Amino acid sequence: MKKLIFITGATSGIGKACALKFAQNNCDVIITGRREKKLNNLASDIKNKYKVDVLSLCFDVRNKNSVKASIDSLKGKWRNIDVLINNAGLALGLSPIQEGDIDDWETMIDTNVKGLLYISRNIMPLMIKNKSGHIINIGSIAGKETYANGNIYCATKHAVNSITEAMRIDMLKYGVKVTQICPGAVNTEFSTVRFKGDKQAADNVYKGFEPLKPEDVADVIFYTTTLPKHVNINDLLIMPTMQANSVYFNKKV
Ligand code: NDP
Ligand code: 8X3
Repeated sequence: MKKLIFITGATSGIGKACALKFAQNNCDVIITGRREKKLNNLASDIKNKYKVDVLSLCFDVRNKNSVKASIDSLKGKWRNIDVLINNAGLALGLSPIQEGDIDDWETMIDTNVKGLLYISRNIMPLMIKNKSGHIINIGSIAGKETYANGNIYCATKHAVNSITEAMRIDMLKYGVKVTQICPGAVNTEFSTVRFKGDKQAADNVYKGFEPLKPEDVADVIFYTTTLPKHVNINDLLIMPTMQANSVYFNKKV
């Protein structure tokens, strides 16, 4: 049977790579994000290349009413979601707490923590009804360690770590798998967003070493969904070979 994958943050980076990877492997996909044009372009690309069914839902994960309305709007086969990839997220700024921007903190908490919860709250009952499903939360090395000036972003990813553990307990009796994928540095729009369009600051993050590509992370996510019913990857940390942890890099510059 063809699987159906629901992906948040599919307009860019890891989410987009996941949409392409799963579609390439004959899965139907529901792609979501705020940038409608990017969603539409991706939907056409996928349909043309892979001949699978694609549904685009344009909404902001921070808006609990839009999240509910979008998921409630799913009809028929689109409600049988096999895999939810909770990927939408962002970092904003890099400064000590005493100099931090409170609006940035709120955006990160609202997106990375509350947004993930709004999505999950609406999709988990569909999986429970089917007594099957797989929730994949995109955490981070920042959810395992706290690095200088990463404070609130790290806190949101630590929250994802904890929420993932809680979901695994809640879903245990329904046979729904819950996996956390925690990447190190991946070259996406992530740093451009963090540094608010400062391309040079963003490029510097990935200078002197080979970061992960979004496709590397998508390959690993896909792998976790191919295991037998009785096998689950609870938690997986994926790093560039040239990165040991959130601080130590083998940079050649
Ligand atoms: P990108 O910036 O390339 O992609 C982020 C995606 O999230 C976009 O599709 C964006 O879509 C979506 N998004 C952001 N805010 C919202 C919102 N309010 N509502 C709906 N969608 C939203 O970054 P990545 O691909 O790198 O990030 C994906 C995930 O991976 C994030 O959770 C990030 O924290 C995590 N991660 C990233 C790492 C990295 O080094 N890049 C490492 C570890 C984890 P749109 O703007 O269209 O809404
Ligand atoms: C993204 C990786 O190290 O920039 O979660 O926080 S890091």
